[in-house]
Amino acid sequence: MTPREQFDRDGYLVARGMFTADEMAEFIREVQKGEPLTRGADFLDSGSMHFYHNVFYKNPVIQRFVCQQRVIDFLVPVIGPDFWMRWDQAVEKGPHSGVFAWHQDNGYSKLHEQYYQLWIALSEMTETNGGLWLVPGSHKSPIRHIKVDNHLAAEGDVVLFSSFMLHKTYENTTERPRWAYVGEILPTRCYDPLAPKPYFVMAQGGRAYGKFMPSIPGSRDIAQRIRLLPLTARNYYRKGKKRLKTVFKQSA
Ligand SMILES: O=C(O)CCC(=O)C(=O)O
Repeated sequence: MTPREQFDRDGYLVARGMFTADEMAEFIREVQKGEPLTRGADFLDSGSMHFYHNVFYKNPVIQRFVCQQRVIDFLVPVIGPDFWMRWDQAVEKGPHSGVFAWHQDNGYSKLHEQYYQLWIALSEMTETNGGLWLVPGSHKSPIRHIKVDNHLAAEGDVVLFSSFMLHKTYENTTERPRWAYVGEILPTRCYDPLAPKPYFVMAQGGRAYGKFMPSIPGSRDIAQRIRLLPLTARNYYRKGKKRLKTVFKQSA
């Protein structure tokens, strides 16, 4: 069975031990010192669970990290030779943080098509510290909540899963924080009007690329732009509303 066939059947692939504990510790330091494009504290933050969004965008160390050829070689058999990163986040589940309930990531991005979640265990994932759970095959409908795979992971393990994959993390009942990273990846033929520009192209022709580009084939595809107009409009509406709120707050 090819990696693509396995991914289509299960909705995910695992690469054990891709990174060392030292590499993961350095990654966490970069997340903590870097300035995310979107501030960490957002509507998802809860208790000691913290989200850092778009950490790759302004951080060349993280850009180089996710574009290492060993990462690209893991992704190409599933995604194809050309792809870009639309968004990423690092998640710190601090001691005694709660459950992050079952969900599919398309529910957050609002995109209708499948994209790819490059998920990295920045720290060890256990049954008690908020490890990742996936429901194999749940990227296809109908979703049946009966059999789940608990993904215990050592730090440095990598999972590639479908954006339609039903997943969840449990409480962290330990005294140590649990860290995870996820980068959301689309083939360059696919456009996302909500992603910040320029576009961070991770691979071209199956080789690591790791550069920002002002446009990608997907963003130049008029039919796709028209199809995604409702999402674009919704984005402008949300941004306008936010700006108005700020203006009113400042003048109050
Ligand atoms: O890292 C976690 O604990 C869960 C985060 C997650 O699943 C998400 O933000 O989609």
